[in-house]
Amino acid sequence: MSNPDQRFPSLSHWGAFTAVVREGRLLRCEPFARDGAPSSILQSMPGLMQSGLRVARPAIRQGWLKQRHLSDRSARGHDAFVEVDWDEALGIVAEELARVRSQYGDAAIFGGSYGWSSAGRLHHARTLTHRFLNAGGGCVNQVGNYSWGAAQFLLPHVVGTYEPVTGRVTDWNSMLAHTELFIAFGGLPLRNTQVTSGGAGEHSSQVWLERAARSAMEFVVISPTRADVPATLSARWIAIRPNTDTAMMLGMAHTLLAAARHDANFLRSHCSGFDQFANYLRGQNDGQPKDADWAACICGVPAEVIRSLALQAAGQRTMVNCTWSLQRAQHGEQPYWSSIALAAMLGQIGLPGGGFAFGHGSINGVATPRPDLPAPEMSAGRNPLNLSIPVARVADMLLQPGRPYDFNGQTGIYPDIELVYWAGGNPFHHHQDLNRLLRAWQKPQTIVVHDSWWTPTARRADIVLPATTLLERNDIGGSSRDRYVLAMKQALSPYQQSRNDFDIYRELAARAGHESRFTEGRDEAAWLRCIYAEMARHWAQSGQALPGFDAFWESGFVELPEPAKDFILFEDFRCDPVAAPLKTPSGRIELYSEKIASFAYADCPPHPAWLAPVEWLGAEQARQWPLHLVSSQPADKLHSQLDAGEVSVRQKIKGRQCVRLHPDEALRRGIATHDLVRVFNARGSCLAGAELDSDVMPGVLIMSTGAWFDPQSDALERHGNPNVLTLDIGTSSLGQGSSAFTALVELEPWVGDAPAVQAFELPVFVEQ
Ligand SMILES: Nc1nc2c(c(=O)[nH]1)N[C@H]1C(S)=C(S)[C@@H](COP(=O)(O)OP(=O)(O)OC[C@H]3O[C@@H](n4cnc5c(=O)[nH]c(N)nc54)[C@H](O)[C@@H]3O)O[C@H]1N2
Ligand SMILES: Nc1nc2c(c(=O)[nH]1)N[C@H]1C(S)=C(S)[C@@H](COP(=O)(O)OP(=O)(O)OC[C@H]3O[C@@H](n4cnc5c(=O)[nH]c(N)nc54)[C@H](O)[C@@H]3O)O[C@H]1N2
Ligand SMILES: [Mo]
Repeated sequence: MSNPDQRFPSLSHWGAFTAVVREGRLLRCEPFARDGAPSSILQSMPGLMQSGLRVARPAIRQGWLKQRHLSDRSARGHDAFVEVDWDEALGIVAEELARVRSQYGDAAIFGGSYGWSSAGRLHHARTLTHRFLNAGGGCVNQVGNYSWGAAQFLLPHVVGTYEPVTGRVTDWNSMLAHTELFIAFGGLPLRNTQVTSGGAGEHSSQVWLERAARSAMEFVVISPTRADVPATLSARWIAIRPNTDTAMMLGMAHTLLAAARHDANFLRSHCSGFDQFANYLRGQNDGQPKDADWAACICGVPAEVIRSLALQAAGQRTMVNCTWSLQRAQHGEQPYWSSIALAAMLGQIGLPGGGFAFGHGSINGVATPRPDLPAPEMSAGRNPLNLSIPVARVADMLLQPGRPYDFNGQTGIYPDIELVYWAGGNPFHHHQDLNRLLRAWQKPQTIVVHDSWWTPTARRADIVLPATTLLERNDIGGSSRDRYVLAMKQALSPYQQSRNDFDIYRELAARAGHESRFTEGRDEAAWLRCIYAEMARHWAQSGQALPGFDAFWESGFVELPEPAKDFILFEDFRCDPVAAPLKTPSGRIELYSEKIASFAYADCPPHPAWLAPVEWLGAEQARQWPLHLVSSQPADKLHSQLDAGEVSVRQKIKGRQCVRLHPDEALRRGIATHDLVRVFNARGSCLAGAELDSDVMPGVLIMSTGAWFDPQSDALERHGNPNVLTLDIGTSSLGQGSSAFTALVELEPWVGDAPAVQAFELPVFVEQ
């Protein structure tokens, strides 16, 4: 009789599942039984988890192994690798860390290590990197994230907290009962609700949207593509030029003001600075009223559409939502502040089903009714250096050590980095203007990377340590946007010589003499119990009992009850703004911020305002580069993770990322469906496969991120990675977030043979 298949509960950012294993191989991933809308991304896992693309053994770049920190840094990404045993690799990393710490100081180590890592919270590679480096003297960290970096630093000035962007917004129960009109700036792309950080037991966003589709709620979607409208919703689509939502919102606000349909009482009792904002809308200082006609010229939405939507909103219970994408652009603070101002003028903030929200359509679980209880978490400890940079300014830091920069009212100085340590992220996926990052990447003497696969970042490191995947260890996962806490049981033995990040760091800490500071005396099993107990302690404080750890581990999950009461964002504040003020200086919603005024930033004025980005369809540059590039999230994977998997590869055209464009734009350039094209601007160029799509507005290219960076030279990327084209500047001096969505480009047919894609080839290995 053959062995029965073994089954292990597990969890990924794209959903909970059961790993079905036969004879040590992963056969398939079966979605969690309670998940009503599982993601197809799961299907990419069996082909990749044990593939030859895995990092099998510790590897050191040949030039670095010969000359260590004196090696030729421009050889990164070109040099061969030498595989070494663990003892040698760990010895070298420990020596190198010690050398840099003693020669240059702790601030010469960059350990921000931005990236999503895996869903499990104990083996979360980025957290462990911080924990290890913090225990050893500290490092330069990164604050904020690429997801909603601008919002994170703006919202506290405006509403006293950035919670509305982490997912705690008026919940679906409240909306289904009360919302009449849902205005969706950035749309509601279901593809993005496939994932949530920490993993979801249930793909709830899709389920709630299906319920909303059966309700009387009306949806209006404002986006450069009709694809952002889920088919089930029969939503109205308003096409808008990228990066111009602020103008449309201001046009709506002006309409309300001019028609006296704004809620003057709410603005008086709950907001501060409306007069200054109203003066701006009227054009008191610049002579330009921000009326619908003015807005129409900027955003391309007809003035009548702007006016009628504003008036409709004033007459109905309205929810104004922005996807996170809106603020991932230069001046990305402004659409967020403008949407709050618009909602404040409608006067429904804090009422059931009314007000504003962020992130519907950006990630799974936003507004899912859930008690406010923490998800499992591993502690990174404290960084004794207390040094960090805004997350997306990494290339600036490496290129300009010692240079001062503005950030949210402070002036920072970029540190001088000699060693970069990265685990759980892929900067050659996530950063903008990758040709610039390539130059910046030559600054440090040494780059250490842990990954499970030979990613573009691993290939550009000096020392690569093979990490296990989530299926090769025990863990616990969960998200604060989901009602499940899930057990992740080891399903496979570690691939070849790969080790858990935790064990790699434990051994490095031991060599540096601070193992117990890193482990606190706990191994994997003890840590799982500890993380669970810590979570249980917090839940108990809110009167929510958890089963014991053994019962949890046995059943594979814990389900949180639905809360008894609907959550309404700022409900208490609405009821009594004196007794429950916001944590802003005025205690109110700030439509004019004295604090921001005191920063005197030209790129972030003290009230919501339209500021043209450097690149947009109305810019002078659009004559040369007439297409706005929207590099949105991929439907078929998470960022660069599983790009070589079958679900992702199926979507490629001639092996490259697809670029969607309006048939008129294609015709004008002699491009037919599935032709290879070159997308280019002054920063770089890449190959892509054209998809003609009348659901994309003219003037716009849509190209998802995630194709593994595969440069032939800095003149041509072969695989379709849009980040060779994007702009690497902060959103503003205030937020310093990523401006990935501010980029103009041109495209042309690719004639002749195309260079083969080499993204999924291994580097060359040589003997020592
Ligand atoms: N143009 C453009 N660029 C963007 C965006 C955009 O909209 N447009 N979006 C941005 C956003 S919002 C984000 S969040 C970023 C995402 O950027 P990243 O989070 O950096 O992207 P991932 O591909 O998820 O990278 C995670 C890496 O961790 C590795 N990994 C997974 N599990 C483990 C583990 O257990 N141990 C170790 N050591 N490694 C592991 C994976 O193999 C992968 O290489 O991209 C940003 N970049
Ligand atoms: N399947 C999948 N889902 C994901 C991810 C993934 O990699 N894969 N990544 C996750 C992560 S880390 C994050 S941060 C979120 C990101 O969530 P978002 O930032 O919201 O996602 P995007 O896909 O970048 O953009 C959403 C939509 O905004 C529209 N859009 C772009 N620019 C503009 C504009 O200027 N105005 C208007 N009105 N609309 C615009 C685009 O058409 C796009 O479809 O997604 C998460 N979800
Ligand atoms: Mo993100």
